[in-house]
Amino acid sequence: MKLLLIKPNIGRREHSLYVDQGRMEPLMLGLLGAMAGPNVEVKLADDRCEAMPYDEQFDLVAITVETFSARRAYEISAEFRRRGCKVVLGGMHPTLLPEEASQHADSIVLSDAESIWGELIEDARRGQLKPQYQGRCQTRPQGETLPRRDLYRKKGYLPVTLSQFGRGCRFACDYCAINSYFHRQHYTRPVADVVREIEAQQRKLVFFVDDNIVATPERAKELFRALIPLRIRWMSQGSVDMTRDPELMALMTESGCLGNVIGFESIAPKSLGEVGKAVNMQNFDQYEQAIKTLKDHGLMTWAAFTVGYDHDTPESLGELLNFAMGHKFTFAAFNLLTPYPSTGFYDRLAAADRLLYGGKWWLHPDYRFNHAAFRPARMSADELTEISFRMRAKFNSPGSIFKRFFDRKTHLRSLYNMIGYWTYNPLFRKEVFRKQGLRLGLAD
Ligand code: B12
Ligand code: SF4
Repeated sequence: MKLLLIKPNIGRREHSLYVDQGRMEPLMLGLLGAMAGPNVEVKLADDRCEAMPYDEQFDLVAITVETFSARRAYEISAEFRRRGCKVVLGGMHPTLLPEEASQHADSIVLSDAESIWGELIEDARRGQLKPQYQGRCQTRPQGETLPRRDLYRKKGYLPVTLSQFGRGCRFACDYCAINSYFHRQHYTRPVADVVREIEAQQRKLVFFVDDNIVATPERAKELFRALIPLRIRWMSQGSVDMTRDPELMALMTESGCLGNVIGFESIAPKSLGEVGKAVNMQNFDQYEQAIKTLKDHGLMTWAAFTVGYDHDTPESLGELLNFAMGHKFTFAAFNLLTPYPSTGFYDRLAAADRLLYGGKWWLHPDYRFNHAAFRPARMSADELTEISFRMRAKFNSPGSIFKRFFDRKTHLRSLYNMIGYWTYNPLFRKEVFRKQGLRLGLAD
């Protein structure tokens, strides 16, 4: 049996291949490849860097779908189905919008795949694929499976190994799709499983793609203790409350953490309140203490901000940019608040009739990546799009990259940090311009 696994891009230009230079290994496809078993011939096609093998025949084509790649995923699915291949869709978007996804595939998988993937593969082998499979989040995510990392060879991925300790998060920020998918539960793997996985691969640099690696602090501490003897360097994503737990912070650094993506989101408590970002609001001091703690531990922070709150104005966004530059964060994202389906934020905007693009921006031919998909309260959608783009452009300007470099506690702390800083800042700068305004799906 021949199985093709696909990672769709956000958008794609037919005649000039858009290559995402910051692309990383698609972990879910490595797992699906491994869980398919030894009797299945598996191929991986990554739309971010290569052409789709439409002319080859496969018994099953499996596509992972996030909301921003849904339009492109549906196009790819249609091409394969036209050629007689069966297509299954899974991941965040089909789980949150099954009726829509079903219209574009022979079969869809809801929730995590571990519990049903074997059955689905057997059904596909017999030509008896069911229209829908209900998976579930398991208390031992991933089970004993080690991802098929051989599938990643020669794809030009960044030289970092992706792995995962936990899935989900216990907080309830209302714009975040994680809530809707995991229902505020946090599922962690046994620490021994993670250690075995890291030992089974060669690299010493690991990105834990957890939604919030510190969501259950005691479990995180167990993991960090076990990582210390492995002498790896790692990064992940975590909520800012980590900085209030000295033991957690000490273990984190001792185990080789270089830094985390941290969702600061806004420096205005009113905005944090608007989206239920309770985890950021305790003893709110504009993050001064939290940032000091992060720097004292030498952590290089990727500060994630969101813009488009009802209280945001062009002036307040200017202050936010100054805040980010002033604190010399290693990287920062200024993402537009985006109404992802099945989130509280989406429902609120829909009820107030503030959604643009007929409410389904992810399918709309005119929608562009990083454009506002709703009517902001205090400026126009175009103005918000423009301001957020300028914030990204300014934060990533050569002058800003140069100035931010001079931070003794983080970037200047070691040669390794310096090299990391100068390798990734120019790369991310390029991506700011390349991705801005990218049409979703195929363009001429
Ligand atoms: C790692 C990550 C990234 C990495 C990408 C790494 C890579 N490989 O390229 C980086 C940091 C680059 C990134 C960027 C972005 N990301 Co991101 N990312 C994630 C994260 C944290 C983990 C994904 C992952 O690898 N999980 C591990 C695998 C094993 O789990 P899984 O994907 O859930 O797969 C399981 C099931 O879903 C299912 N499954 C998945 N696919 C399929 C397919 C089939 C056929 C089947 C049967 C089953 C199946 O089976 C798997 C095993 O059970 C997710 C959060 C999440 N929990 O999904 C956000 C997430 C996917 N990202 C999100 C967003 C918004 C973005 C950005 C758009 C942010 C931005 N504004 O720039 C960008 C866009 C990236 C791009 N394409 O250009 C959102 C998407 C929301 C949505 N509704 O789609 C998520 C869900 C985060 C969130 N808090 O909401 N991201
Ligand atoms: S803390 Fe992060 S992962 Fe958790 S619900 Fe909020 S935004 Fe989502």
